Amino acid sequence: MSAMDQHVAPAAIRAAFSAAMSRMYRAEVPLYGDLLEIVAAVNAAVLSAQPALARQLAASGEGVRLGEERHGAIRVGTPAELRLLARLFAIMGMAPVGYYDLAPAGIPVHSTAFRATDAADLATSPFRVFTSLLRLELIADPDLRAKASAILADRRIVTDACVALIEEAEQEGGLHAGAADRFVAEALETFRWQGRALVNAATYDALLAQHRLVADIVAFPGPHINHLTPRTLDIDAAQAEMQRRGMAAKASIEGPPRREVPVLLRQTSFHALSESFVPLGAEGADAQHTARFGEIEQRGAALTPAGRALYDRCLQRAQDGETLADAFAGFPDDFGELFAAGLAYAQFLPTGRAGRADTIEQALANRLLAPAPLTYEDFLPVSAAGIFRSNLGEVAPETYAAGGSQAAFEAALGQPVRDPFKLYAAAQERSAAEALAKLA
Ligand code: OOG
Ligand code: NI
Repeated sequence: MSAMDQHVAPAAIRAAFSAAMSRMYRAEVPLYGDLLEIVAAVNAAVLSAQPALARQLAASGEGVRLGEERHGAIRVGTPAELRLLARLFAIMGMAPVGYYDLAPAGIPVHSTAFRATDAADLATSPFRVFTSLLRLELIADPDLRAKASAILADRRIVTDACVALIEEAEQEGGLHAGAADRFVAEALETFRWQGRALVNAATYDALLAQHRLVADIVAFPGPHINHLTPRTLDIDAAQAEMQRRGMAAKASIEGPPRREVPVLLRQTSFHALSESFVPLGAEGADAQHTARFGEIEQRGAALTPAGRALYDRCLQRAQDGETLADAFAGFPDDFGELFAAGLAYAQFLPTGRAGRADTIEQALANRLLAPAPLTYEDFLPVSAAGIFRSNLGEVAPETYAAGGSQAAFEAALGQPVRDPFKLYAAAQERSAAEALAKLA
């Protein structure tokens, strides 16, 4: 065995980290535990009521990952912090995918999602982290901007031991078992809520007055995880149960309406909790901060650029006042049709019919293979803005004239973000090749 072979697979480190993060958040925000219960019960009910869906999830390998599946969200203050976290996530096989500009929604950040990129890797652990970078230049008051910048320059968001393990992994090409365990424990510290501020109460208030999000990013020792989101197979049922239990659920579900064939992403959340913290130099004081919340989501089919453009047009009609159902009436709701119209990506599953085919078209025409949705692994900017806003206590919707730019984000990140459409297209191609090879 070579040294390489003894390295723990990045996907295994990611799965362990995702589980550790879930345990930590459950202890920090007990309502997250309630969400997990609701989602597990709803998913079990859906799987027993819809055997065809259960079969599809089993055939595509997603059944296994479902109970494991969650995404988190964090916010960092500087390019240096973003780059350090990119290195941390890389140890777990997570790359930055996609670019999200939140400025049009009045939120002074732009974002990417760190996630696994390849189908097999996603099947092991689809853990994703929506990661936002503060756009410090949008803090209007120059004195406050300078102060925020100095606070951020001084803090260390990753423990020394974790930095050493990141360097070891980069030099050795991976981590051995003991080191991987230590990495998971140390990396967790970056995302823990520490209950104390780096600033005194007056500075906290000044940052808060600038923007609630600015206080959340700048005033604390690090990018505490602000929510962790399990995946449900029926978000309407889960939302109804949240309301039945008296949780402060968001009034409406973000994303497309309920459909036969779910597309992209639907999300809802419960409002952020008030948590106490100790301002700098004020031991015993009990200040309150609201940032951390709970969210659930239902994932549907990944759409092609044409499908996404149609989605955006429908969403615009809903924003212009049409009901969601009317706005989406023209969006095909049959997967075969979505795929044939070039609106959705597909994976190809055997139908059980025997036969040979040279091309995927032949195999589909002869019903040897059937197209099934490829799950959307990313986020939606308008939905993300809705989630941000509902948890900032519905701040006045100011918008920023200066939009973010992908080039500026990539310069801060020190690398390009991956294009999600290319990843789905590659997954579709690989599925076609593998499915055809199995027929032969
Ligand atoms: C991120 C909000 C966006 C999602 O699922 O769209 C998000 C944040 O509040 O930091 O998590
Ligand atoms: Ni989220």
